[in-house]
Amino acid sequence: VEASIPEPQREAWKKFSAKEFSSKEDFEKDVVRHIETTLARSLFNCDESAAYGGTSLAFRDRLVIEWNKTQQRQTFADPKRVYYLSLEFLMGRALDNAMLNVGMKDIARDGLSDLGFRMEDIIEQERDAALGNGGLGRLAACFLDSLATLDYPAWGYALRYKYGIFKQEIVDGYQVEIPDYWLDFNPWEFPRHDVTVDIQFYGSVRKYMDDSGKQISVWENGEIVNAVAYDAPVPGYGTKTTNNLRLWSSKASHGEFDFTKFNSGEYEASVADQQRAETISAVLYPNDSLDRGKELRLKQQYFWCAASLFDIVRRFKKSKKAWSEFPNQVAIQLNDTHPTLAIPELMRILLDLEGLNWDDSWAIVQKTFGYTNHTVLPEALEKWSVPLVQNLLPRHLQIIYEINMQFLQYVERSFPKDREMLGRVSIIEESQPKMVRMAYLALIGSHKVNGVAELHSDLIKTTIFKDFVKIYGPDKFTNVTNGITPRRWLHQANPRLSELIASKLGSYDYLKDLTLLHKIENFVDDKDFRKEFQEIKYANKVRLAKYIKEAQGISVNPSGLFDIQVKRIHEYKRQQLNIFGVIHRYLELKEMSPEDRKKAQPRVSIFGGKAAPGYWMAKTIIHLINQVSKVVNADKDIGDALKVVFLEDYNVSKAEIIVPASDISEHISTAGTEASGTSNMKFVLNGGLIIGTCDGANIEITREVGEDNIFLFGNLAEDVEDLRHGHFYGGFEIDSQLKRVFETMRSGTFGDAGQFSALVNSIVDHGDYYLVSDDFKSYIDTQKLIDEAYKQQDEWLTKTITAVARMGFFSSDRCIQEYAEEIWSIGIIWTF
Ligand code: 73E
Repeated sequence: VEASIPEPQREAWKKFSAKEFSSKEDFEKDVVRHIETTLARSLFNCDESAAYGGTSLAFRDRLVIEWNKTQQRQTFADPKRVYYLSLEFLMGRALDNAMLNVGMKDIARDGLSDLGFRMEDIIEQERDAALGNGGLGRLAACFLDSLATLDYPAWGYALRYKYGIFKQEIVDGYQVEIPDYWLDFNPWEFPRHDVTVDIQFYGSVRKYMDDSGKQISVWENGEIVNAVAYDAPVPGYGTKTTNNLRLWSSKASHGEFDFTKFNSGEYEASVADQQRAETISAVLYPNDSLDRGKELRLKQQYFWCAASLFDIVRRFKKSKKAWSEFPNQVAIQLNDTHPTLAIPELMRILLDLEGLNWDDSWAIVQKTFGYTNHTVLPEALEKWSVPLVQNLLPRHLQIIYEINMQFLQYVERSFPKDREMLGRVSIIEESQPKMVRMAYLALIGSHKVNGVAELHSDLIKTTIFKDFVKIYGPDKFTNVTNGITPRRWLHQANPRLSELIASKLGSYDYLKDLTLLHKIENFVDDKDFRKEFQEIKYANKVRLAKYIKEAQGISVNPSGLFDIQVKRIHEYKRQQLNIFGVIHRYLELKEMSPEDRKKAQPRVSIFGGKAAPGYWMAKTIIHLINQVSKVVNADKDIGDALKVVFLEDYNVSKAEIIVPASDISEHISTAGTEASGTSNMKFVLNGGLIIGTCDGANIEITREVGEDNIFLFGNLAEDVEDLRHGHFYGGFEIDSQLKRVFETMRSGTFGDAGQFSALVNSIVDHGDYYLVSDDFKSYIDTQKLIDEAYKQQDEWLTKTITAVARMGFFSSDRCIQEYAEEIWSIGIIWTF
């Protein structure tokens, strides 16, 4: 349908075309208009939530204008676009980000004050868009920010979950999950009821020969579910580019009810059908780094991949270019294996719907896709049972088998003597039942595979993908070390530090080129700079202390050393090592004379993070932290020497308060298990130091900031296997100081010891897979070093400033440039 306004009428349009506010008065006018008309509230009925609504809608208008222009510009230029397929986008709040990115926050602050509101309170009204679990989802959000900021034409595709990651409450020390229904009022999304796609499940495949003797496959008689697009604008910083995040929502294909059932009296059945369809996009799976193989999850994956590909192909076909041009117009990045079904789906579109032959289709597919691997943990590697795929996606299973057959024939020709290799690299695992190995399918169907930090990218080549390096050669594999957006993680979370840096560098340019930060090293001896830097850190700690008091009712002294570990709770991330270290510290303090205790470096140990609802060991760790917190904080002997805090419901907006307030943050995974980590980067960029293992991006952070400005400890990745082996065959002695910690726990100091026995036994009796005992001494010795180092406040300050200055490498802008050049081969569309 031609939807353009005819030429003669365009003048009228242009005359009345929406304009962006640019003065305080116009901003206020927009806010009041939205509150009075869009929200139907009044002067006498306007609370902070209405003010948040009005402010958001005023900024939304601005974004929409730029968003429309960006899309128009991109449609006109029709460049190669990037599509980032991710089941998770952990966006957090949008308003503050929108204000900073369009650069109107000061005007808005003044305007809101005229209207009787405080900016900070208004920002606080917004609920987080929490469509993700942790690092993988937050990385996707940082990437969107960088893509827009760098003016790349890019779209994110995901699901519009009704429920994001659950809210965590701590009741009697235990985690309780509360559903996160976040869509009550979401001014940032636009339903596109005209952009829908029919998605098929189940059914069967019919094959026949057409007149020319060609084999045709038809997938038919399935169940149809409707995908409806919801769009959210993604503004770049200091640019007019506003990209799009498209979220798919599922709906029954025949509208509200099935009227045939409805009319024949099967009211309930018709409602049930509708609900079953809507279930697909209802909830985000709350497992971080764990594959549970649930059918509904596979449905989510296909629903989202099929809708996104339909959309991408539809856009491509508008240009009427030849199919061979597809990879020159489209780059699709697979964020982990979750979107791997996009590979057989694109094959199906090209073969069955567009009539291309196998070889041409396969060449297009391989050139189009890139695959990012985020983990080597075996329990996180996705596999789907063949019978499940057969039932849900019969045509896709055929295509997967065909891909596998051609691949295995190629391997056989290349390695005729290595028969065992075929079984090892086959996409199909010959188990009972057979399983589809998604990582292999993703790798085989992509032209590049990347890990997310150097160590991790090396590890995938020597472990899970070792055979594939032999098959394809090393050039198929590359590294792109993760990064973070300095807009949210410095400018927004730590405005005073951002301002101080800008005042020394002469502008905020460094927010667009973070390598410019290196120049603040010139001010490391500048007295005023140092004083201000230190005051900012202190003020951020005061802010967090205030929050801790409000949220958890615990008083902490902001002059103590703030030691923070916030991330998903997982055995491999070793929060247990941290809390055992805290118990050890408690015991040492108890043994000291009151005078010695006064001399000890006061510490505030802060934890935060969610456990997957079915992950009992992680929940036990949370419980232990809370028990220790209760006992230690109530102990009059201890006072300010040690406080332990578990912060409830860690999320992106809380991270923005927590991250700027650390003296030390903990990134202490068993070497070789944390692919990258990204909060490590955030903490250092905000003037905190790290205690960490030689794992993930910690290694590159060390390279950048220098060994003197980070506290490393523990065994190396290359020794982990032998150590594990030794636990079973070499006779295994638990570290003596850790033993003492366990004895204290067993004596009931932190409540019924039975509650923690599984945790202790995993170390004592079950082989200590995560090397807690092996690393314990090194960990507490390093913590002692930190106590001493922190007492030398002047040197500490020098370390933190130096580290900040050397963090330029970890911008997600650098990261996106690397993807753009090495994986996507895309150009920029300039904005005017
Ligand atoms: O090390 C982090 C990494 O920084 C890694 O554990 C995480 O991805 C971050 C960004 O690269 C990650 N998440 C998942 N796998 N790796 C995952 C797997 C399944 C479901 C949800 C998340």
